[in-house]
Amino acid sequence: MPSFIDNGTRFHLDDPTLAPNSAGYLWNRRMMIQMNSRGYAVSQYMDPEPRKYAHPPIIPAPTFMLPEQTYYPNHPGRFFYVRDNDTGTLFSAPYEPVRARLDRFAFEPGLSDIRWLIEKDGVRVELCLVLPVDDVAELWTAKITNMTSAPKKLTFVPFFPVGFSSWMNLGGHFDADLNAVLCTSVTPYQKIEQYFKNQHLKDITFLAASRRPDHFEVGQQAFEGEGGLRAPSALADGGHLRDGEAYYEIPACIMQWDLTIAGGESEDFRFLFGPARDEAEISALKTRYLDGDIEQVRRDYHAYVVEGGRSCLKVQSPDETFNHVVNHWLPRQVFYHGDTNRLTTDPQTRNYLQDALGMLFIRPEAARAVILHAVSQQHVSGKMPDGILLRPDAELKYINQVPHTDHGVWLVITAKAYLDETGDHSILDEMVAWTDDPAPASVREHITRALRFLAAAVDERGLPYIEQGDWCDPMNMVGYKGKGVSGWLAEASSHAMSLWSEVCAAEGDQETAGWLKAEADALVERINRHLWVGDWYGRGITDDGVVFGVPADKEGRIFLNAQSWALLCGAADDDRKARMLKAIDEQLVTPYGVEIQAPSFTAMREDIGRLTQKWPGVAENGSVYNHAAAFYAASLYHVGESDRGFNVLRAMMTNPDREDIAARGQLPLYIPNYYRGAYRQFPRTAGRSSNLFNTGTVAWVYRMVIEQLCGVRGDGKGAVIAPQVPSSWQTLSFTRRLRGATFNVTFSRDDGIAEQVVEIDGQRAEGGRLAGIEAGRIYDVRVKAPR
Ligand code: CEZ
Repeated sequence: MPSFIDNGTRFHLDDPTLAPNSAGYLWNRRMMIQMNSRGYAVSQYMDPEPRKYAHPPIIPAPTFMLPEQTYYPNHPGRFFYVRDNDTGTLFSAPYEPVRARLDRFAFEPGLSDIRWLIEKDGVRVELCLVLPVDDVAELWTAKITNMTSAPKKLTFVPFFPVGFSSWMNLGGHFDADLNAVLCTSVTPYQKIEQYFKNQHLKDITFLAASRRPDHFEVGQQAFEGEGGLRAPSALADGGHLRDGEAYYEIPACIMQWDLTIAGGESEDFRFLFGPARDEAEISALKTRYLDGDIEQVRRDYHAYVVEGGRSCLKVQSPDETFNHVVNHWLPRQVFYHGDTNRLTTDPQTRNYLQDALGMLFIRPEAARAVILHAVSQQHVSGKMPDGILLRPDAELKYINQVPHTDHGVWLVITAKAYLDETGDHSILDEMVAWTDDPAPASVREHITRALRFLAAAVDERGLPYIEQGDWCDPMNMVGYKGKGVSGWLAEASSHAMSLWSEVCAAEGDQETAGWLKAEADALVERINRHLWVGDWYGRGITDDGVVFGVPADKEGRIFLNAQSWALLCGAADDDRKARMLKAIDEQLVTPYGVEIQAPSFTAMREDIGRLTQKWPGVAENGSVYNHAAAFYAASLYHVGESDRGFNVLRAMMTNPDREDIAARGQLPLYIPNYYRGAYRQFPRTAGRSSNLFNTGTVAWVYRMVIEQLCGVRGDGKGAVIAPQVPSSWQTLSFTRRLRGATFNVTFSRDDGIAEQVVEIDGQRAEGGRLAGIEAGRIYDVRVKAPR
């Protein structure tokens, strides 16, 4: 039975066929690996640009993870063959590529390691993967146990495919001094300058072992033979590896041990797998990790992930899955984003800032650094770039070369959240130069100017241009002729202006505060005049003046973002809110969550763009795009629709039962960027997870749970305590760390009261307000709400 184990810090999956694409992931700042339950692996590292050290037998998209990663026999993975030389049976752990029927299967991803336990015909194989804190390498342990009483003759063959790394030069050999298989290559290039630029690249992928193998093989084809990976010819008929090398042949790291294990006894192995520039680097890594104290490596990595990503919140609610996800897996995913910037050297500006929005509740100082770094790349006009360069030699690539108009919004949202959470208004006086003007200005001025830029980039209606996209990257043809506008951006800008107006007012700058408030209100007036059609808000107006995302549209009739942000910016009065929510319930709500728009596009619309060419129900074209669903949940909490808000965010979390894991195809260890949508058009595939854990969703969900559901947030010099607890919960208790203080909160329901009452250390707190927060103090908070 699939279930959380170890108090929710690990998951146990007992069937390799239940969710073939389900996976766990590990990372450090230099690398990331997503390990699939069956042994397939997707991994990349920074060198300094993202690179791979194990490649499929084809050239894929090199630098970004794909949604719905599919696997196929020769996909990279980490596989361990076991042949019983008495019976001739062959199986492989964790499951691929032999796919033998196993007696026992357990895939158990933890917070800081990934492990399997496999049993077949009296043989148990225990595998575990950990990462070092600060190197690019995989540290594997394998334990082979003879569970019977009689001795067993087994052949153990780890098989780590490396794939097609270069059309110029690839091969491999066994290095006896390093006791390692080295798969060598030369990264392909044509320009001379690239030769000198490539000198630092780690063009070797190696597998080093703690014990000397009896045989090895480096040629994948020689290993497979006619038998293929399910029954490699090299292992057929009791055969052994031929100690062969690879000469411009697809290489793989393959070693063989012939073992005689007494009854009840075990054999242990350690392996180090990863990229390297040369033999010296491999030797250094071996000394550090293969010959070193592996328990120390485990402890260090556990501290890095768990202590390093320590959550500011610990909840105890009636919903155990919610508790496990919020206490362990959600802050872990948030920390991954803030810690690695999604393993790119030029994150999209909106991603960079929103990932900091989450990191803020784990490492506020990291969020502060992000805000300062982002404004240092702002134009003196106030315009924010499409991407943020994290290294002097980095360049803006791919989507960051496509002009999007929304980036200023996220600077404001993250900066306001930073001020609320930390109370650190000193950041506003930090002086930072512009990317195109060395004369520094205060962060306060940088942010206000970003809003002035947004306020000016509008058409004759006063609505913001969309150019080749706003938050929605592939909405690239609404305004590419220079006239189309984004209804969503009008709402988001209004919301941002209201937020910043509050900051300016609190800072005593009433003039700017007044201007911002007036701009925000003017946008709301324009939104209601130009974009309310029927019972909801249109998504935008095209270059040809066509309002889209309206009842008249056969496809893309209603867009969720245009409704959520109308609630956030206060455009929708109660009547319009009711009609909008009804439309969302009828057209966008599915058992797997709320879709980003519906119906999904099934044909190209040249006045909307690339989004309409995506498969219906995939990503931005009508999936349950969790980032958009998170905006919706946040808007519902914003207007006090807390039960609706909770249902939306709870639907993002896979339940630990067979049915939901099978339907979504993932484990409840991360929130993916989407679950398949087009529920009313293609129900068969609806709910299927992308298994892509890079997503701005988690920052918003984490913040919402902390500041809305639990409702303890910083406010000026003090705090506000106003939980919005799901009405189905009779109790909730949680510990929240805020500005160095600890709030122990107990929530319960009571028949005798009409409204929610908050007591802090036994004193009634009007409106749940605490004037000042004392760092180091522990506050005992009791919240009573009507039953
Ligand atoms: O990338 C995300 C971006 O990282 O798409 C979001 C956007 O807000 C995020 O900043 C919505 O468009 O180019 C594409 O078609 C891709 O679909 C990207 O838009 C998308 C990636 O799939 C990652 O989710």
